[in-house]
Amino acid sequence: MVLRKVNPILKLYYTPISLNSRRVWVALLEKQIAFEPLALNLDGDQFNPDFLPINLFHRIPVLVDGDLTLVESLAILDYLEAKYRAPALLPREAKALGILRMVEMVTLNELLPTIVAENATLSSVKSGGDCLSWENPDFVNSVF
Ligand SMILES: N[C@@H](CCC(=O)N[C@@H](CS)C(=O)NCC(=O)O)C(=O)O
Repeated sequence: MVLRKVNPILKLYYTPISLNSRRVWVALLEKQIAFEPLALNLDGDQFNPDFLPINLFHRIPVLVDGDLTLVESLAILDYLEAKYRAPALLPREAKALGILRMVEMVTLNELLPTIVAENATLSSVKSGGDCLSWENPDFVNSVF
């Protein structure tokens, strides 16, 4: 796939297993936009003093487009959709857009936290300790 080079090149701070990062990554690929991927290891990189000015809330994904820094994956998706209209990833029809947003928000706010909480408990019980770790294969495999 040949990606469009935009100027300045977009920077994406991300982590490979992060669902929140993946939706931005997929949107960039769908829109065929070249970007510079900057991987963070969530074992501590997110608290690095160099990263905190980029996102005070120490989370990825973060998209940097020149002097604009955006956090929150859904905000980033809206930005990409408005700036790079083709191919369109969002429907224009009211009902379809409402349903799409509902599914996005329910997934983000209701389903994902429940899955993470369930798996934290299971991992913890299985290992006999505090095991909410992205390195825990049981946890990672069950979520992704
Ligand atoms: N609502 C945010 C959630 C971002 C988020 O929770 N990212 C996680 C990785 S998936 C993170 O950076 N966690 C690091 C931390 O909380 O220290 C979004 O959609 O972008």
